[in-house]
Amino acid sequence: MKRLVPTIAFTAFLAAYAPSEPLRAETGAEAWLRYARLDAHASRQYENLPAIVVMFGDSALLNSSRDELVRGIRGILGKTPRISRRLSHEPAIVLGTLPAIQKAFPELRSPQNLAADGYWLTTIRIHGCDSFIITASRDRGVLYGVFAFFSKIARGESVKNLDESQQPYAAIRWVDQWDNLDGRIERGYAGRSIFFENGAVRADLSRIADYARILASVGINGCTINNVNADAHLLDDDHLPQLVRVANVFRPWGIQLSISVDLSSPKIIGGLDTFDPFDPRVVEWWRKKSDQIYSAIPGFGGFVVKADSEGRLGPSAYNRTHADAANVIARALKPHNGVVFYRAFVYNHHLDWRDPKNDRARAAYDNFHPLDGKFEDNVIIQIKHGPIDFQAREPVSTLFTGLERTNEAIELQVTQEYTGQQRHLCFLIPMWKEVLDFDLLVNGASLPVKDLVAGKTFHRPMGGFVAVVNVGLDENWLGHPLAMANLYGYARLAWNPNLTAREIADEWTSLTFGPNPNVVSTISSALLSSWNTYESYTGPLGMQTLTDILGSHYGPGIESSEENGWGQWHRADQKGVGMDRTVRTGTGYAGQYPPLLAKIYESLDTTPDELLLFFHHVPYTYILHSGKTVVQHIYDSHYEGADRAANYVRQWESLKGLIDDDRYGATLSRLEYQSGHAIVWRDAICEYFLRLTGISDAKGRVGHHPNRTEAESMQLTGYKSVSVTPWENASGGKAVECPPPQQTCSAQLTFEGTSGMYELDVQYFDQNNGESRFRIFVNNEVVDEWTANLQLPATTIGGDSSTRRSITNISLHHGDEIRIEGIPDREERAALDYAEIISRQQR
Ligand code: GCV
Repeated sequence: MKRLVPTIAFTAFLAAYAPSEPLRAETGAEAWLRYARLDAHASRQYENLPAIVVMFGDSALLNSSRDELVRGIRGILGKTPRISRRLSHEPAIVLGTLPAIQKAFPELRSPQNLAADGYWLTTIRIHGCDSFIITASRDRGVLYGVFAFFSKIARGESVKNLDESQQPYAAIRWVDQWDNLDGRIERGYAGRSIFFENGAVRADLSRIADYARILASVGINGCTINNVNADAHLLDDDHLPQLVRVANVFRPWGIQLSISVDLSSPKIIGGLDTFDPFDPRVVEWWRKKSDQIYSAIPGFGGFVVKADSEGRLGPSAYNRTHADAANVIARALKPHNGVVFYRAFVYNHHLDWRDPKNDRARAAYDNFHPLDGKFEDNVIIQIKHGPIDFQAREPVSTLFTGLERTNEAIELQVTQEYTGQQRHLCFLIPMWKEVLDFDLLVNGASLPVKDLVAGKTFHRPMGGFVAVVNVGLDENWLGHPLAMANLYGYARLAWNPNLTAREIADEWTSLTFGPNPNVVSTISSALLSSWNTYESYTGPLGMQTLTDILGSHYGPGIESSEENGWGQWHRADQKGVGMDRTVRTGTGYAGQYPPLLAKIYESLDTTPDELLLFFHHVPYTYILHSGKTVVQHIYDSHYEGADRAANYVRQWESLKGLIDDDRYGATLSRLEYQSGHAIVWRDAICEYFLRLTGISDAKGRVGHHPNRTEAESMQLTGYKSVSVTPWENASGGKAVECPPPQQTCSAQLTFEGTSGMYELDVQYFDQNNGESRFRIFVNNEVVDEWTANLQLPATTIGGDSSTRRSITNISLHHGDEIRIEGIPDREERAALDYAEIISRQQR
């Protein structure tokens, strides 16, 4: 009998989470702040939560805190608490700063000094009743405390005997948006800007207010709203009242507004004939501009500067240094407590690729290390986490240890520019954890990146975290229903980088989809493996994302990074692959690391496999620590990665009924798409290296597709065969297109396998300049039809547009005629690559 107890308890536990009624449709707009009603069982533990909210003090932030408290209790528990300014003899939830509450209760002592933005949640007996206290040293901390309180309740954590204080790891916890004034977002994948349209701030600021609340809920305290490739006009007099409106929406949520500025603004909009930071007129221009902004926007955050980078003007125009440029602005901001985020993303994009000593990876350190100590105290050097540019994997930037007397902040990228653009699931927290925990080991002392950027190591007055987010007008903010996990996780790491990736994944999933343990563990596991999966089918061994770096940064584009000035080379030729960055024979980049690490990366023996090709050029037959050759690893990892992507679909399908249909369906279709696109990646890279090296896959997969029929070898009516460039982005290097004046084309094949149940996959091309339609017939009976309208970043056929349609469980008989009919639309020619027929056993 005893053995049955846990079983019964467990069944009851699961039953408590099983949805008893249909789940309400959700768009994802509420992100992790759903405040979804707990069922009777789960809400029982909160039934003694006080019915009165007492607030001490008065400010926009405190009002947000109070309103949030009411909203949360109403949503989660279905009760509406009363608001009072005074304590009575009833239990209450008490809100306010510590000094304000202590005026009423001098006996209340905080457990330790609360840092700015820290909070304390506790329970005390007041007038004989148990009350909750949500307090902080400042108003903003009170707001953070309220959100933390609800995070616990929404996840079903007990708040009984609550006594918890938290301090943020760093003062700077910012997000950047790369929004243009015309409403487009550079590297944004979720619709147009929530901030701008037609050259001005939007009339409707409601999405901005929602965004500010979401950011505040996880402790973000600043937001730069425009592209670092800045339009100088945002600084002009016409735009200032518009910025005031945004700042007013941000302020109640404790978000400081900042903007990116163009260093040449004094010339472009200031009417000067120079922007030389040493020219007194330029100094005066920045001073006046700052005074003008601060008189209109109290609490304005400051400016972000991208200079001498990717075509932006910079101090080199006058032979000045980056410190000169940063300081002229910083001095103007200093009296107002404003800061300059000066980006270390400075490199020459016209590098001579023929010179084996040239290396873009060196640039940040080479440019900024010599300037250490020359920056004003309100300058923060904003450093991308790796030396190149948000690739699927890079080592940590050498500049983190290159600045001891200068503030720094790490720049991460939530918007998945090189990691699948929110069409692929890629939870980046495990990557960022690796970076933040990475120990740069100086003189035997531990020096993790998180401490360097937070200013702890060298006792800098400022420092912290910045992420490029690029939310858009899409209802769910980032496009993929699971992508907001990256924004949540970024913010949680900025608050506390010691959280584990699993803790963050579990928290986010539970808040976003509810606390059902089955849902949480399934989604968390997929999240946690997804970066590794993405890396394995896009660019393993530190080769970087082998994408089209000259275009979309999305689909495969292996050679696009070679033989040009952009410096994202992986130097693959017939004999070997990888960048030699050693000191002995290469670019010397490895020598920018502190000695212990430099030694590790200098040697082939000690360089970890996952970074091998970032640091070394080796033959394809080089044996990795894993025991595999480089080329076999490339093949295997791509096949394993594509298999894992396919598994995400099956794992997700196991959640049907446990998640509302809208989010379930939206996620499923993205995962299905990813699973098909992972095969495009797999085949492009594997076939490319097979042809380049002439070394076949030990497992016989690469170049052999026994279930595949190329479209060009089907019986074609109207369709014409075309070559695809680069060749590896289409199976066999060719596709078929339905050219004008054809209105309908078809491609037909005869099924020659044994009768049974199959999966029929059709690989077609979905461009964004037309919406072709497709129909599949088996013996003249329609078995599937769809429109190619995924809005992929592609106007031509190739790796960006290649898409898979899968018809699972189709019954086929030997001799069946399968016909694919394509109806082109505008510039899209209903192009097809191949069909694949896979038996159940092979799946
Ligand atoms: C905003 C990469 C991106 C650019 C981006 C740049 C940067 O090069 O492709 O779109 O520009 O980084 O971070 O400044």
